[in-house]
Formats: sequence, structure tokens, C-alpha cells
Amino acid sequence: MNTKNILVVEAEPYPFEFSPATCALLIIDMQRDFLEPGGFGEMLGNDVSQLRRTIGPNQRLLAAWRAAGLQVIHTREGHRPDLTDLPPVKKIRGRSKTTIGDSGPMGRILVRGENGHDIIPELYPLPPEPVIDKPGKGAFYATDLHSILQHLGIRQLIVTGVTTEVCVNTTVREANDRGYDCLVPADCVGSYFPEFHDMGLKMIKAQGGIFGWVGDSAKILTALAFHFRRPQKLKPSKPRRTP
Ligand code: TIU
Repeated sequence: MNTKNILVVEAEPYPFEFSPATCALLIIDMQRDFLEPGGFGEMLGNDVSQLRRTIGPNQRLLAAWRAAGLQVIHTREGHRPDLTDLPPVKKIRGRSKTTIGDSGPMGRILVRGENGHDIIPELYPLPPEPVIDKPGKGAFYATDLHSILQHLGIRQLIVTGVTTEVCVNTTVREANDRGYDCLVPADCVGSYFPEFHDMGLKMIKAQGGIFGWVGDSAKILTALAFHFRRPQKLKPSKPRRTP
């Protein structure tokens, strides 16, 4: 391995080392249904402001990642308009009057193509960035994410988004079983429940990093800035022939 191309980010339980060419930023479910008032998250009785604090840190990390020309992948949780990929138990869980697939303030709840299902404008994907539509909590379940990562040669992931203990945690566990290293920046992930957020992160980094690493976005930005602004070593010029 060419160690000149390895970035080192301070993290727990120990520094996370990655090669920019083989590490993707995976942003989980930063959708209007989860983050905006009137969406599915709020409908479940949750306080969306707990998630909105992650928007700024994600914006800064995304901007730096894009500026360095590195791979970004987004995910969205949601279902086909005919709901054939919606497990009946997921449809009725919670015994709410309005559930997934029903009309909500931002269109049909968690249905692909509806306004609420889309990614928030602050973190909107650019055309070359794959968007993975997932029917479950984990981004690998019933999606082509693993194939896409393999084709791109990606072996490590920086995982951000919402919610810490649900879709982020499930995805990190799935990634771990498929052989990917994951770093989760704590300020870029959020939960409606602060105590679940804290425990969700502890579960990832416990036991020597049983599922991965936990850090923060400032440390990643520092590592990127150091690496990409470092003056490149000039090749020694050929000695001139004297006549
Ligand atoms: N993306 C994600 O985490 N989906 C959820 O439904 N999360 C909740 O915490 N409800």
C-alpha cells in the first residue's frame, strides 16, 4: 500500500486510516420526511429539531468531500408507489391513523417520487452521485449498494445521516459484515432521542471498534485539508547535458 496516500483521522477507539480513492461518504436518509416539520418523523411524534443540528456539519463535510473529488453516495428510505415492497407489518406498525403510503403534508408518506421522500435541499445530490433507494433500515438490504461499492473499488465508508440508532446503525452493522470499515462522525448523525444517539455511537466503537469508529467532522476536515493542500513533491529535473 502506498502510505503517502493514507489519511489519518483521530477517532475512537483508535485513529481511522483511509485511502481517499477507496473511501466513500455515505449519507443516510437526509430526507424531508425525517427532517422537516410535517413529515413522517414528526407524524410519529418526534422532535425534528434533534435531527436538524446535523445539517450544517453534513454540509461542510459534503462540500470538502466534493471539493477533493471523492465519492459521495446518498440513500433514501421509501417504497414503490404501489407499495408492493412495503412489508405489511411495517405498514401497520404503530397503529397510527396515517401510515406509510397515505397522504401527508408533503405527499404520500415515504413513497418514492413524493416531495417528503426527497433529500433536503441543503444536501441535495449532484448528478454523478448515486442515490440508493432502500425499502428497509439498512442501506444494503434489497439494494445494489454492495455491487456499486465493489465496482467503484470502495472498501471504507464515512457514514452520516439519520437516525443514529436506526438506519445509520443498521447500515454500519451491515457494512461491517460485508467487510467495510466505517467511520461515523458523531456531529453528522442524529436521533430524535439523545440517549439513543449516545448509546448508538457507544455500541459502534465498543470492544475495540466492534462495528467501526466514531469521530467528528472537524477531524475529517483537518485530515482532508492537510492531505489535499500539501505541496506535491516535484520530480527532480533531468540533468542538463553540457555540450
Ligand atoms: N432513516 C431512519 O432512521 N428511519 C427511521 O424510521 N428512523 C426512525 O428513527 N424512526
